[in-house]
Amino acid sequence: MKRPIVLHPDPRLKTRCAPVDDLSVDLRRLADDMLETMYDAPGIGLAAPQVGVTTRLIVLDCVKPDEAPPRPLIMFNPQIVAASDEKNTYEEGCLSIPEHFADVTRPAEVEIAWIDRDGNPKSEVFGGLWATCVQHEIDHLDGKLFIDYLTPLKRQLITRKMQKLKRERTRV
Ligand code: GNR
Ligand code: NI
Repeated sequence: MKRPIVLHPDPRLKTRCAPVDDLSVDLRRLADDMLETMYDAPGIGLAAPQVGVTTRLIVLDCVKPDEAPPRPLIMFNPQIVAASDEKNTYEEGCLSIPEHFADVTRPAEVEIAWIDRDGNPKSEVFGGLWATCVQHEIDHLDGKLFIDYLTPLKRQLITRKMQKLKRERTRV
């Protein structure tokens, strides 16, 4: 089932999310709902706080539609184990900050450890868009948004526009 996406500014997007200790049926359902919500948006990643749940869970699939079979990944308690010195700059967006985009520089390669949907520990090295996306999602779990990498002025401009968008959306 699709879930509504929380829009910036919102205290749930600024919260440090709590680790998962037991994989319940509810948590697995949440992960499946997040993938459905992400594909529907469409987006390449989604973090639990974006659907209002402040738990350390992210989902992602950075395969371009029609280029290869989809690769939905569900990660509980994802952690950056190692990061390359080499950096990469991508124009980032966020489903919680629609219609705003900006360049963000991050490590080009990261090794991530996580717990999968069945409760098994996994680890893998990601590069390219996958590396950017997984770091963007883990930031969400620490209450951090891509606009936090911008100058205060740019961030304030985007936040004010989002406040206006939210006001307009609640008035109808
Ligand atoms: O759909 C998304 N696209 C994207 C593009 C560049 C860098 C990061 C992302 S993640 C974003 C979905 C989202 O908001 N995830 O939290
Ligand atoms: Ni995001």
